[in-house]
Amino acid sequence: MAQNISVPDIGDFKEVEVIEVLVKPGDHINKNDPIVTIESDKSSVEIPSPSSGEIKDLKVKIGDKVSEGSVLATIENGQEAKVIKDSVEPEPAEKVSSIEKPKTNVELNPVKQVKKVFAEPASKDDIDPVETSEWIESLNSVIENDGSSRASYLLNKVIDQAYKSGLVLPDTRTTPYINTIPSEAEKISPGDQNIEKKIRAYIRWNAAAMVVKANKKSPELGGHIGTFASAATLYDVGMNHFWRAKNNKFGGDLIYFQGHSAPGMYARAFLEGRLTSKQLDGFRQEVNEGGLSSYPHPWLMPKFWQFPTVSMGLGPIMAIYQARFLKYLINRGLIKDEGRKIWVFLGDGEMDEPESLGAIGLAAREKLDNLIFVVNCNLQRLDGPVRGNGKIIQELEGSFRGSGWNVIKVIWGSYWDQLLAKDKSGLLVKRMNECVDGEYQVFKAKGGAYVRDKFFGKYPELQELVSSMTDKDIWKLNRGGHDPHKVYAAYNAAIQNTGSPTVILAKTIKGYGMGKTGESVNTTHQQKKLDEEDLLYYRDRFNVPLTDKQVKNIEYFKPEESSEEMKYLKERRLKLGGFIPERSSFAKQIKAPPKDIFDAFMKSTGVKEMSTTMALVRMLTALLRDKNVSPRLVPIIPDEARTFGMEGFFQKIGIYAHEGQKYEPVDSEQLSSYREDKSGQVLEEGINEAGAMSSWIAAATAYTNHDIEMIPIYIFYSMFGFQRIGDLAWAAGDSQARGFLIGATAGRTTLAGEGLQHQDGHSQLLASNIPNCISYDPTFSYEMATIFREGLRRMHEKKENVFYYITAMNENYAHPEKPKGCEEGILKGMYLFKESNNRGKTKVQLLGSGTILREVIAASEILMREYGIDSDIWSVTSFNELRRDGMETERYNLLNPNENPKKSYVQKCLEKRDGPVIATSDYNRAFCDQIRPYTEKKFYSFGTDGYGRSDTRKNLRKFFEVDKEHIVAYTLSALAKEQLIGSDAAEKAFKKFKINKDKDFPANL
Ligand SMILES: Cc1ncc(C[n+]2csc(CCOP(=O)(O)OP(=O)(O)O)c2C)c(N)n1
Ligand SMILES: [Mg+2]
Repeated sequence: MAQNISVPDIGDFKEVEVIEVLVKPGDHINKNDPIVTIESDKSSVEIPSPSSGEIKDLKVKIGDKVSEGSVLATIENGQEAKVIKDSVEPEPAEKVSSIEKPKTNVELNPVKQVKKVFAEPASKDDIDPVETSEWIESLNSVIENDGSSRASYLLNKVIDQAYKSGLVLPDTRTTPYINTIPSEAEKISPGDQNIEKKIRAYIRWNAAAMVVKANKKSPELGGHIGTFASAATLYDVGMNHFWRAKNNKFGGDLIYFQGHSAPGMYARAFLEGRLTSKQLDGFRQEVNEGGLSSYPHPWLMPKFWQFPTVSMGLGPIMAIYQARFLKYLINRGLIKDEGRKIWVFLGDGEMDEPESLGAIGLAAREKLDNLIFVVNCNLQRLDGPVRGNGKIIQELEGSFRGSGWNVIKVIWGSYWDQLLAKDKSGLLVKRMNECVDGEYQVFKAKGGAYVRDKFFGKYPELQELVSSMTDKDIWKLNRGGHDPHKVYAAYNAAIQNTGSPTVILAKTIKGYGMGKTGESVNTTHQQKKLDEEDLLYYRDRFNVPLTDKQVKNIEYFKPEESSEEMKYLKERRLKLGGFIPERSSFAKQIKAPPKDIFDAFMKSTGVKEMSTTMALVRMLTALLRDKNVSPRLVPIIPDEARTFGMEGFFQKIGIYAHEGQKYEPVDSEQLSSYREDKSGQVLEEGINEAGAMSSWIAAATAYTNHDIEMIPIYIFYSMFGFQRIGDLAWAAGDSQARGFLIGATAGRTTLAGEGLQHQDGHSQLLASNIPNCISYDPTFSYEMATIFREGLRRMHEKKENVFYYITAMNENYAHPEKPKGCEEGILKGMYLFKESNNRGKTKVQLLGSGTILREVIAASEILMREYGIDSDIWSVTSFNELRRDGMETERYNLLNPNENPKKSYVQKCLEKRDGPVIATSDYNRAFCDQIRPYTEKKFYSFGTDGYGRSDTRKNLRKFFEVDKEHIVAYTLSALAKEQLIGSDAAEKAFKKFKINKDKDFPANL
């Protein structure tokens, strides 16, 4: 029996227009297939069928208005008469509780035997030391007899009880200033330490040599020795034992290298035979082919570097979202879960950047156990100590632990183990806890005797503890980050941790091995030159087998291919699948969708008004029906889906949530209810533009990092785009990102009431600075559709390394039919929208972009009607692209003075047209001014320079002088200036339109 399909609960909307009918009588459809698309003045949404069956009758057609309960069609074999949204099944209780509990370090590194207890020594606070040791003894015996889990359980119970009894609990964000993994629980490295030490020494030497050599050529070149010197062991252990490369069997671990440690990566690649000595000689000399880039820049070394990291703080946030995106791809079933890890190397100074810590909460919330941060805590940044008066490791431990990360501290090297074991009183740990980083820095700058005196000397017991050690022995007491055993154990624990991200806080020495000139001194960071004496010291310090002469010549060292070091190095990488870093892509192209998906946007909307944002959302809805494109779309929204009319996506494709949806949403009865899903497609990032942009970068580079081409579309308030996250956008360019950035609610006068901080009059200009960012400011839906389709074709079918910035507006107006043959012009940046009839007394070329084109069109009508002036109207879709073409053409002509000059596209468009050019946009004048040099015509530009302010659109356009009246009056004045008409017309117009000549220039107001 046939049953009705009717409109479900669509919230407050009534009388909503049907804009598409997606089925016809006789169609067999499945449950949830869309029946019609309806559109309010703000958003469009598909109505899905509540059941499978055959469509019998259609009850609506395009243009009909429907409300909740209106019958859309009848269906036979349908089980439900009304669309009732599937209510969300709450996860069964067991399922929730069965989510694997994060394993703690204690579980991973169970301590069976307690050899030492780091208790505070008896103090005046300890009124009953005997009782204290009884408590400690009890704990020891639980650990010994029942294991660490039981001990943790009991402690938790005691803490709970203390809390219930109203005690002020001790601050447990930090643990004592010792290694997290006790020496008894360390997993021993299977590596050959002798050989690894030699390899490390050669890499250290070559890294330093290449910096010194470059600076001998010219001190302008710069570079860093001290950063890699402090991090060499951290990298080497990873390279020899942990980091798996991408190959045809495995997707590869992803490593974000600390930017300033780049020389170390080049030095290793040299030993691996991937770079030549000539290339090392070209460090930081990239202008001629073959040089090595100063820092990791995929744009400049596209087969080598994967991630741009040198702008501090961007690496950590990008990596967190990379790890999340990897899980997203897995949860959506787009790639396999191969247990790949993302390792991120960071400086301790870099952790001051708000971006570095800004997203660590998300990493824990999303249980990113595929993510490992390694913070190289050399206690120094550029000018001096990171936390002279405190301890950066403890501070970071508190932040990360508080956020739910697994924290592994690697503070002390193996030489300390025995001392710690002998420290029955706990005084040594007390001393370690009380020293601040400023002191730890000095200890490593001043030598063993100083450490004996200032560190151990504070307590007679500690002085006694080291009495049998020479100053040299004391000097040898190493830091954890320089000890390959400790580092290995930490990495091993990190890769096994489940349920939370891991941070390794490794204590090192800045400029390790550089001696007097650069070890642990405040100037280490800037040290780029080593004189002969320093070089000889460095060679001796690491036993690099070079003669004095070779050292003086600053020769690189590479052992024979047949040497055990070379064999070992290569064999280790072979075992781990290949070399790192390496950038490649095996992603398949996505076939651009057929033209007919976009055809609907080429037609006039008649009297129906809509904004370009709505047109774009409609287009995305249509694209979600294309089987090639649909699964690859990654809509990214920073809590503004409703602003942009995208709430229909919630139901249709779901919001990504790694744990699904554990609650029934408050609006579950409604069609666009908030649906979270483990395989959801929308990345709803919350109020977090930097995070959303980092997600976009991860998706936009999935073609290389995950070998799958994705189409990210990040839609945001245009003011909070490039202005807010400009440096990430620059890094996206460097990363060769491919995808769409949509600056919505764009334009300084278009957003109207929102005021100064919202009204964007310069995002297009900011976008124009990124060389591989292609930007457009379209006015009509057919322009938007043409641009979007070409973007899909260029980026995802042809795999061009460009990305698109398109501004979209929220002003509703009718859209005309696409004029014939304008596609090429739309894409190049301008086309003739309307040609004059040449009936007037003189003529002008009117250019406009975005919604201001509509003011231009209206101005053109007034000019003809009231002043008898002809005008050709040009829709300028991209002043930015026109400028690029102009610059290139001009350069070519200057380089080829003997040839017939080429014409810029702007010149080609305008040269045979009469009259001056009047160009107007909703952006600063500099936007239009960009093409001024590429036409010989007189050129006047108008724009919205100055701060925005809230008011109506009409008043704002009048204020900024970009409304039709100002365009008319200024055009008349320009024509008078060009002596094409008299000046009285302009004067009359100023009066007629009540234009106040005494008003200050808006940019000054
Ligand atoms: C955003 C940003 N600001 C400033 C710099 C300049 N800079 C380069 S390295 C550095 C100090 C780095 O200290 P740290 O993070 O501790 O790294 P280390 O070299 O000590 O390992 C600074 C300020 C930069 N690269 N990026
Ligand atoms: Mg540092």
